[in-house]
Amino acid sequence: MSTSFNDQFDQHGAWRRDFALRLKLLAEWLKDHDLLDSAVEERLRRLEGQMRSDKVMVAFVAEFSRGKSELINAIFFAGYKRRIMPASAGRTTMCPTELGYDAQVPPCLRLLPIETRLQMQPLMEWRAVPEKWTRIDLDVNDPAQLAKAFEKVSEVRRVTLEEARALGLWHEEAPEDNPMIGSDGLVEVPRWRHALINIAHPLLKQGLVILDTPGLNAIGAEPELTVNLIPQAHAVVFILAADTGVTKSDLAIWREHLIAEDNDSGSRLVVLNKIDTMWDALSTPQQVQAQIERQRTTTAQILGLQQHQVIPVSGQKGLVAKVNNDAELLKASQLPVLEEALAHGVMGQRQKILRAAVGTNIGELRSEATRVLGIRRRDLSEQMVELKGLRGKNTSVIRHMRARIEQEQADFDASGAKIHAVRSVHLKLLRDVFDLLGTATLKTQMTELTDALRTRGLKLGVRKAYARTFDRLREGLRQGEKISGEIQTMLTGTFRQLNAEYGFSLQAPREPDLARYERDLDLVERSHNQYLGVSNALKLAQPEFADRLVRALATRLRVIYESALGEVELWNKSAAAQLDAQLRERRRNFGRRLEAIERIQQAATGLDDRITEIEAQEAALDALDAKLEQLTSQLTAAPLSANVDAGDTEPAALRTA
Ligand SMILES: Nc1nc2c(ncn2[C@@H]2O[C@H](COP(=O)(O)OP(=O)(O)O)[C@@H](O)[C@H]2O)c(=O)[nH]1
Ligand SMILES: [Mg+2]
Repeated sequence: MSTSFNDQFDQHGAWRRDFALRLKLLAEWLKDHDLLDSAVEERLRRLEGQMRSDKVMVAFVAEFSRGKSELINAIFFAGYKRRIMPASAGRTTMCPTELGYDAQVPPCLRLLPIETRLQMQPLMEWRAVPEKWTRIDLDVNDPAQLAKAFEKVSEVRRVTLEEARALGLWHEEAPEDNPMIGSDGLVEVPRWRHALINIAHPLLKQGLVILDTPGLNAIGAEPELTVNLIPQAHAVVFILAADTGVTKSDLAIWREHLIAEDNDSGSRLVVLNKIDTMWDALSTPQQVQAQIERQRTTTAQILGLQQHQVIPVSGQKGLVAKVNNDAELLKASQLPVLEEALAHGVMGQRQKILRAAVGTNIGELRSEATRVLGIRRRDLSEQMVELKGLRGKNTSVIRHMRARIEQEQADFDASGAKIHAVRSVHLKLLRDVFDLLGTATLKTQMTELTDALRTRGLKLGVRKAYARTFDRLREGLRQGEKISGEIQTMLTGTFRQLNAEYGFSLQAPREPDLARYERDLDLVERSHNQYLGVSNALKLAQPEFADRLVRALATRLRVIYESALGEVELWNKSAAAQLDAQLRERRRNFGRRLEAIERIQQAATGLDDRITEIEAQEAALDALDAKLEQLTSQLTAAPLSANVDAGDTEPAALRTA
């Protein structure tokens, strides 16, 4: 029995909350036992944040009127027992609409006026300026009010050609994409540029974000959709309609905005909607089915896909069936098949990413904590040897021993300068990496790209300018990788030296994987190249359009570079924290040894008592080690979510608790 998208997403959410809770418990336990150094703490904090705030975006992309909004209603909102997103002839979505949940904001619909396109800020920046958005509060208990408010996303304005051109919605170079001119000489443009819907729907509360896009025109007019939002979505559903077949503009969307970065990930679904238009009382069910299959085959051929990659459904009948609890109609709509594929694709993607993050972070954390336990164990055994050596010795031997420890301590304190020198070389190299990945570098590259586009403005020149920019960015990353490599070599060398000299057990933390960010750059470049293909290259002749695209690029790159910098920072923090921990433990060790001798000198404690004490401490360390192993392997071994094993309805969170 297949579970609905909603159920699977619920289970994923339960697992995430459970996991975040366990991380918190682990952090408290580490803290209680003095094992939580600043690097480990930072690692845990990041991982927990990632688990809690994990967003999953599903984008619905298609030419208008293919049934995107209706499909969204059917998959996610059937529980409201009515249509939530406006979906009817003539009520089509005019602006990209994101549905999500932010607990900080009351339930509302926010609309960004289309006129903001006259200004240069990318969409991402407008999000940070709430006062520029028109806000309509929503009454979540009143589906009729909700539906009425949502109709705003369909609003249009009639403007002159001049205005349309300034808004970037009219292009002389690509006349076929332009809106129709009315008899009054005006053209119809969307009233809003972007809509954000904030409601506490159970799925949205768990981090689902749904993006409903308007047709080709609007997608083409907002580069950020193609170069940022759509490529970053965890799943994209591309919709065709059975009654229209694959039209020229469907194909344009597919080619310019969608062709998958990796086609087999299951995160890109192609839907053949409105199959109910082929239901025909005069044909047998077999004949109808055969006809649907034929259209499925042709659709797949045109898009260059396998037949099974095209999923036939009827969104509208699926919604009706869910609202009326009509099991037979639901089956006929084939909506459950799509939901299953969507859940699988989305969750598969998320789990892959989260599993990787959990694996590396918990692994590193365990080895860091184990190392600290190792130092303590070594200290205890040293003390043990020392104390056992004092058995049957007279007071002058004991006094001599004390002097020796004090000398050792003084030598050790003097070595601080050397350790300081190591740190400062390390920091200098790090600064070079920070410069290479910093905002200033990125800004320079973007300015150069803008200048190049301004002076060339021609189709060929545009591509070349982009290619050159990406080459330089990649070169910068490689340079960063090279310096990181040098730092790693240096750390390994000096750590080994310090280990030999002071009996430390330092180990250079795992080097950041900057090559991964190079791959991210490749993907960004690909989405830009795709966007620059054919029709849009002509629009680039307009400087505002080119500027807008560069700004969209800059916002995406900033995210990538910030994440790379974050990794470099954590790497550095881990190295520094290790060194600090060893120094601290060593100082404590001197203190403890001196204290033991002192007590024996004053005959306050018998030697045997002290030895028994140390044995007890060693046993306590063994217990800590075992507990650490238990707590961390629970985190890495727990199945990521129950939905991976079909038929299992109990969330993993409950099973492993
Ligand atoms: N027959 C049929 N019509 C549908 C189906 N899904 C949507 N429609 C109709 O197609 C039109 C456009 O739907 P809508 O969801 O607004 O399309 P969008 O512009 O892609 O969001 C509306 O009149 C819907 O009632 C379907 O599965 N079958
Ligand atoms: Mg719509």
